Amino acid sequence: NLHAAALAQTHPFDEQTSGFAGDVIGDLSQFPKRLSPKYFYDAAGSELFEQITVLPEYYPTRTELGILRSRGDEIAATIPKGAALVEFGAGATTKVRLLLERCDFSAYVPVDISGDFLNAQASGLRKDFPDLGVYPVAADFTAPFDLPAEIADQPKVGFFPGSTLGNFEPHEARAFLHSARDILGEGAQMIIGVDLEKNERVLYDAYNDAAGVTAKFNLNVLVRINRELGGNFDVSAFMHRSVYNRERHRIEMHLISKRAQSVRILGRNFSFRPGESIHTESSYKYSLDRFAVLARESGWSVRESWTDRDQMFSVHALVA
Ligand code: AVI
Repeated sequence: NLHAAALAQTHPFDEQTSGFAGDVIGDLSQFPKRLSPKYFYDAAGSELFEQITVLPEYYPTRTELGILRSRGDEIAATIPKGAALVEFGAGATTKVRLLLERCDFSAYVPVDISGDFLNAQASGLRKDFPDLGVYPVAADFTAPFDLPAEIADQPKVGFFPGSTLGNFEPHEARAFLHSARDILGEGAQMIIGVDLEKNERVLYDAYNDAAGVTAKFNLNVLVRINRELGGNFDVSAFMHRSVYNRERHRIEMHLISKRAQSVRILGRNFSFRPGESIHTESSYKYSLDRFAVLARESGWSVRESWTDRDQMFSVHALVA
């Protein structure tokens, strides 16, 4: 295995790095080239994403927060007393705090790949919600994992905000929803945030902000490959491009090579034609109907949906 040998020589790696290396080598060997959006979120990328969430053009975060605030009581009414809230992926705690303040949860289980981050978030929540059991799980939430024994007897409610589901291909979104249902078990519920299809200009602007933060976020994955895999990308020789793909209902982010060039990563060469793209992310947008179909195909049904008055974003209560 050439690639493993090259890796072993250049980088002392753990399980996670080796997954990253294998994915990068495999995905850049495809035509068209691509990279998985899950690799955006190193420390720098997570910080850039936090900056994106407060950009004037990036409506999803503030719109979802608005729905969670203004419809919080209706959302709370769907949730059984004393339930355990299981959040798939844990970023800033702003959203989950809105639920915890309004609902009567006995436990909160944030699930995220980054253990350090989880523990920092957990101690803040324990301080502010002293009666809440907080049981972080360090795991990749897209694969099966075990829930903590402490919540074995409580009804489970999943929480998946931010339209993170939109970054999955439709077949991956179905697989995730199925797996969430298995993990949460019999009688589970789920609160999920989903970005809605809308005017193309609004979508375009949200992923091509004037301040260039989204461009930096996109390009940062090349910086990460250089640092963690010893790549030699000339980051200034690539540019950010986001386009709306109407047939597939998705915003696509690409990194476009400004010239013919060749890049070396872990002993492999990857050549780029001028204008050649690396497809780095898709962000699928759903209509309320298309989301309801997706949920139904994945073992859930929509009990209630809430949107803002401009129908920009949606929050759904699903029941298994
Ligand atoms: C995390 N995810 C839902 C964001 C989105 O809108 O698809 C990631 C993002 N990409 C560019 N801007 C934000």
